[in-house]
Amino acid sequence: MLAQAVGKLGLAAGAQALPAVSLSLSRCFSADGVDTLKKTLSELIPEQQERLKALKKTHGAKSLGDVTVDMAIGGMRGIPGMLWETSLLDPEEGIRFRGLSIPELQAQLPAAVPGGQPLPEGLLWLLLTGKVPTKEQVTAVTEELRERSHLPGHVKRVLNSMPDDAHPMTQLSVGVLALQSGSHFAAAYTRGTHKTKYWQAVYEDSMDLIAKLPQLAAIIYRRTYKNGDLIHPHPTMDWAGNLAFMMGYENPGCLEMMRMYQTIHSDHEGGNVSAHTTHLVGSALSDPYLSYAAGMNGLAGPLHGLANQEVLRWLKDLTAKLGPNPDKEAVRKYVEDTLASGKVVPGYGHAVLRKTDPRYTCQRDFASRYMPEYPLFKLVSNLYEVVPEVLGKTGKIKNPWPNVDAHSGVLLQYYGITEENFYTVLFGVSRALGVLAQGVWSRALGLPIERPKSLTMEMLEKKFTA
Ligand code: AMX
Repeated sequence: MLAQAVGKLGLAAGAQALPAVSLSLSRCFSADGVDTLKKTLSELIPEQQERLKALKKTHGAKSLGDVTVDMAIGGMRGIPGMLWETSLLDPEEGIRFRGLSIPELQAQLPAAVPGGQPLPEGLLWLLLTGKVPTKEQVTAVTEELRERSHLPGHVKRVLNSMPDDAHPMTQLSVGVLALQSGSHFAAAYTRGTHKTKYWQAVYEDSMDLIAKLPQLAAIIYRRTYKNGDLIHPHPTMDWAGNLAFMMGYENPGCLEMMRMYQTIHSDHEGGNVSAHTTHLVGSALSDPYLSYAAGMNGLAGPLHGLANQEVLRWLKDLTAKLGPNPDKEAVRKYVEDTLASGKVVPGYGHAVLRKTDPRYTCQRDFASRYMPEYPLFKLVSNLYEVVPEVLGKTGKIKNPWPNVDAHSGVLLQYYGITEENFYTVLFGVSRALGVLAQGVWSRALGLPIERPKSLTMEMLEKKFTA
């Protein structure tokens, strides 16, 4: 029915979904007269530039604390060294997006269905402007993204030239880099655009990239797992719903799950690997395609975004060894064996959080509502009762509680998205909202190239040896 309604595209045919639309940099209103995101941003930027100037002038020379040798050799853990406006992570409470917790987002952001999950387009507005958008403003963002969503034919050809078994995250990175030839920022820089205008071109690139990512991800999914039978974008659906739709899923619960998923994975302040990498590379004035692709290469690491794939593999192995309903003692032994074999328990622990990740709790609430009897959900719930205790007993793991990745795979499996190697791509599409929104602000605020100081062991030894 899905295929009949929207038609299928053969990859080889290289057919294109929507005509390209060129957007003027000065466009300020959507078709129905609602202020665009860019106009709203351009009004906010001068006051934030002044705010930063005043902050530097008044407090610039003050100390933010000491840096210990442990911090320097321990992955810079806890060193405050970056400005990141779009979100802030509290070790106990978890993430706040522009000051709003996940339940507050769910209550305040416009939804596709009454009382439903927030639309990520609304979150994008919030991340960029710091203000909760109206339903009309969110609709305007959905339309703007739809207009920008055309994927050039060469991107499909580049993907098509890759081996079928190339990891989906590798395909994502390559696909994003293939899009880079359309960068407004790279062209503007070459033209010699004044640095006060950088943010405008970065905004254009960021919106283009966010708009194209669902189709890029869906193509990667369909060419890797569904014989390359591509599905046209839905002509009226929202950004996240359309992602599920183009992947081949139209169950209303699945669309809501995708909206929630794309909202909660978007941003986790600036120090995590994908956000920091995007920020670092962008600070060299590499355009948003280059910097986001770099961030995605970091997200593809098993200690970061790939953990959602690893969780599913670990769960499948557990079920294969212990059966679908193992008792707690068997689960405990399985967790202990994982540790004894020198591996991490995926989905547990965090570099900053010291409590259960509210993104885990949000997904758990969703599962309790939509799939309370699903055996995999029950298994994940049982693990919650066993894993923290086992990890806690090691005495070295600072946070034994589950993170976002411990739960996301369960929701995807329930709706039939069973290919766990693809899961990090969904994480990556969402992460674009946060890192690219911050990228616009980094250029608007004129943040400089990043250059922390590195040290040698010899230098440290000499410094502290009398
Ligand atoms: N299983 C086993 N060991 C763990 C562990 C886990 N889940 N979490 C931490 N540890 C170990 C560390 O490897 C480290 O061991 P070492 O001293 O022998 O090197 C020790 O406990 C202390 O680590 P920590 O300070 O508590 O954590 P960290 O800040 O160094 O690392 C993280 C954080 C997320 C990489 C780690 O908890 C981990 O590897 N978790 C499993 C992978 C995972 O779920 N990653 C996703 C995180 C969220 C995300 O980015 N998407």
